[in-house]
Amino acid sequence: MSIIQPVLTRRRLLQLSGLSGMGLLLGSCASTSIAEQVGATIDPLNQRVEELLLNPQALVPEFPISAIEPEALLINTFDSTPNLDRAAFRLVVDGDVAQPLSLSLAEIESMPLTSMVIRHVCVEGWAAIVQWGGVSLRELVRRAQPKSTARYAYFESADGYYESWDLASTLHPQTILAYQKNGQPLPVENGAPLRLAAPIKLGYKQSKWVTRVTLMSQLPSKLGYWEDFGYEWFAGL
Ligand SMILES: Nc1nc2c(c(=O)[nH]1)N[C@H]1C(S)=C(S)[C@@H](COP(=O)(O)O)O[C@H]1N2
Ligand SMILES: [Mo]
Repeated sequence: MSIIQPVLTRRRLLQLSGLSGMGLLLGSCASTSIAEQVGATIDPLNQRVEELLLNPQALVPEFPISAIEPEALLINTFDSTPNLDRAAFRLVVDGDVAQPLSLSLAEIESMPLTSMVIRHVCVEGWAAIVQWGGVSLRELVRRAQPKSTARYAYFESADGYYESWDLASTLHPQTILAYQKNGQPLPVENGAPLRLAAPIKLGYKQSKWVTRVTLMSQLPSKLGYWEDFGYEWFAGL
């Protein structure tokens, strides 16, 4: 799974799986519904939003509170730390959705709290067990009424960082936008007011200071801040 890059088109996947003749045939007769059905059975990145919202993926085992390592989470920020005005802050959820959202922090904090103790893993060679509390991204996306064309989520951050995720990881029940760390309000260096947290991806996928989540049917050429320096896109744990 982790070797499949988002730049692979359905035709390229068909070629990789030895179905290129069929892919070309489907491509040339413009029978998109059949082509899409074929794609859905062989392309792990082609899972439908409806299906993912209906059938949640298996949970990653969590750690007990006693396992938290408060000193082990190092601050890792590529540039400067943005200081966002909490009163003016809005999280935008837009793109391939029927109901775009623009939510205040009060609105986000009134949604159910998801809390989890998980391991954060940075490719630079350190890891830390952390408790994160926040709002389920799955629930936010559900409220925005995603269109069936959605395949990816794109995250913009206030420091200029950007990331893109596959839809299955975006809608994983343990993928959250966190506003708490180890039972306390999230410190600004760790991404306040909102940062991604999930036990299924490496640290660089977990954007801090997230201001916008855009659902997309295709990714732009800029995949993510570190990915654009050559780091792996899927970056699963
Ligand atoms: N906006 C933004 N998000 C970011 C980064 C960053 O520089 N800017 N660094 C990433 C990396 S490489 C890691 S390991 C984690 C570190 O999170 P922490 O500083 O809260 O420990 O944030 C990730 N998210
Ligand atoms: Mo990292």
